Amino acid sequence: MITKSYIMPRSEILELQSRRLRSLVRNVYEGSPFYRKRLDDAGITPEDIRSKDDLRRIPFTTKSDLRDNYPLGMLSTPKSNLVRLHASSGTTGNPTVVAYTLRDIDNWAELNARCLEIAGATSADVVQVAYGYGLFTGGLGLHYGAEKLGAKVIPASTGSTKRQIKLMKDLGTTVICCTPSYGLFLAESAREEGLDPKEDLRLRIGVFGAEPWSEMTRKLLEEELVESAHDIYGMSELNGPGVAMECRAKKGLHIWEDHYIVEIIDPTTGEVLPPGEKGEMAVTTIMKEGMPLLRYRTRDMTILNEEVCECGLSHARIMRIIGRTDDMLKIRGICVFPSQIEEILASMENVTPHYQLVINRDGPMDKLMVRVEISEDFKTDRLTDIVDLQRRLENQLRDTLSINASVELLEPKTIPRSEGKAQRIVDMRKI
Ligand code: DLL
Repeated sequence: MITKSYIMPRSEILELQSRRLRSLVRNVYEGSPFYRKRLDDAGITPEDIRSKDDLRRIPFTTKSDLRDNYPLGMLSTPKSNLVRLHASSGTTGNPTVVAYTLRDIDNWAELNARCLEIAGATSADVVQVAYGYGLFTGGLGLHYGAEKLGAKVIPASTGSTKRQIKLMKDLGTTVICCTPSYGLFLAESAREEGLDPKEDLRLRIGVFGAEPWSEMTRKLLEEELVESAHDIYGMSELNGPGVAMECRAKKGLHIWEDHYIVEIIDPTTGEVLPPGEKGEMAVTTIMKEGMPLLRYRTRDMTILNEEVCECGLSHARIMRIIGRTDDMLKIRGICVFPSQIEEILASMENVTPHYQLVINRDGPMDKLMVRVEISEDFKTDRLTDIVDLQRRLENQLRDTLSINASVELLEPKTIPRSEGKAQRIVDMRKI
């Protein structure tokens, strides 16, 4: 049974946050040499932090802090209390290591159970977890959550697409957890095997996250694979998946505020922005023991909405992640996120959400090419139809985002599919 603390009234959530924040600051001050120094340097004592409003006096924690204190310099508890370590892929330099106590693992499982539950899953469901198991947090996070819910879990991990489809069919999977791009690939592959995935599989719910996706992708996933597609957000430094989740209303992702305090900040100045404004999310993990973080800069851009949701939950919502500050493209001085380009593609007929953004250099200037697959049902032999679609897309990108990008239309199924996070940006300047 999962606890029902998550349906508490908002006033209670706010009180709880302040109480947990006070205790967190005391714990990190005593348990973490890193945070003791950070707070001492800022002239803050634990007694100075009385309520959530005092949070903004505390300096931010960044990814570089984690890298500089590799591997375990950010702990707030003796190493002997840890039961699990995960790590980010760390394509450059040291990976980011995250550490959990037994209580952390239990809380993390509870948060993922809640996520599944608000999407409509119950103990009667068969949950196939097709996120990677291992150092990546996706697989184990949702696995423990589904078990906590009392559901039956198939720990399929990533890859072996044919086997995934066979498992779904033979074991009666009703909930699929994977990246949205892999969800699309599963649907395509099932069709290639002669199945009609909506008819021949019984997928009620899709738990899609770990990468940005759009309403166009939701529409396709709901047409082709699952009855209801839900967005799940998380990051390893904040436990992993299960930080925020879309309920059945699908109007933003509920962030579990009894475990996380969210601030939206101006990414340049660090100033805290009011709800409704777009900015970078900074998160304080008020329940973590092993490696709690104060005001962690996620680099993810979103908008906070504190209004009570029509589903009845009082936990605030974040809007779909717009992009990461470090994935922002600067094309001839104009800043643009891949998700904004995806939205334009979504608004056009005859193209799909399978796209790549290729950035190249043209003399001193950066140049962007949007490569996108046309849809299967766009059938034409006339070159003029192709050129016309290409021009309309280019015009739309210019009119809406003020960027000059060239568009290349590709045959269906030409862009490589990924089993995990899709590779959207190909930066030729770095090759
Ligand atoms: O991706 C954890 C996760 C696993 C989340 C399974 C959801 C499902 P990291 O590898 O540390 O952790 O990557 C975290 O992925 O900062 C975002 O930029 C991005 N991300 C995660 N979920 C979403 C989402 C996992 N729903 C980074 N929408 C984050 C957009 C997402 N971006």
